[in-house]
Amino acid sequence: MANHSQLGFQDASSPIMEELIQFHDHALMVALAICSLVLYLLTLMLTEKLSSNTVDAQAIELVWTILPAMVLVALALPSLRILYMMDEINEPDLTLKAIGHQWYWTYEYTDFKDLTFDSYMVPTTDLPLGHFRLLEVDHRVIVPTESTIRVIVTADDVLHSWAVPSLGVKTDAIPGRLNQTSFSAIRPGIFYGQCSEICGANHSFMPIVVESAPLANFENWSSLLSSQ
Ligand SMILES: [Cu+2]
Repeated sequence: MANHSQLGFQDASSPIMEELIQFHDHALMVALAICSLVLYLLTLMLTEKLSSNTVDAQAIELVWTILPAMVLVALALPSLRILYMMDEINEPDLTLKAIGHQWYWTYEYTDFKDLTFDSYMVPTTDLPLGHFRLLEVDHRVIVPTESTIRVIVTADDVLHSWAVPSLGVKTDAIPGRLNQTSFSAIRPGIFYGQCSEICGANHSFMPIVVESAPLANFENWSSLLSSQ
């Protein structure tokens, strides 16, 4: 999860997030190269080592057309690659339906009989020592580790957005529409997220908690809940 004064992303907990962080670093290196080049050229011009008569116009025009085009390709290709990877729902092991409400989430495990529950934020006054303020919920989403989870996201009233940064998932919840995304948690753990669409007065108070547990633990939990 995020720490105070953290500059970078949260640690990746899914293969897609690892790719996204890698692409972010790649894009930052490109930006650094551009900044360095521009700064270097500015210095040359200020010290009058580079002026319009020192460089042939034809040559420089060729360079400043082709170079940005190559930079754009170097950014666009890896970006598209990840975009298509995120779009792919490869044979999900489990389907989870997340429904946004003002101001809580409802989860339905459509592969099970009657496995559905609401997930409300734990108010600060009820928070046990050591738990995270404005992030803990009363019922967590439990998913098996290293399984492909398909998430169907929708809303019941206004626009919401189901987002878990460390899993690399953010999908708009739109009333009357089913949006689809998928993730696979690479390790057991608890991953925190928040509604990411300004959805009303308590927008900040409908967090998302995904708990990734070994398959056996998940099966225990799901059989307990669906038999109720
Ligand atoms: Cu919301």
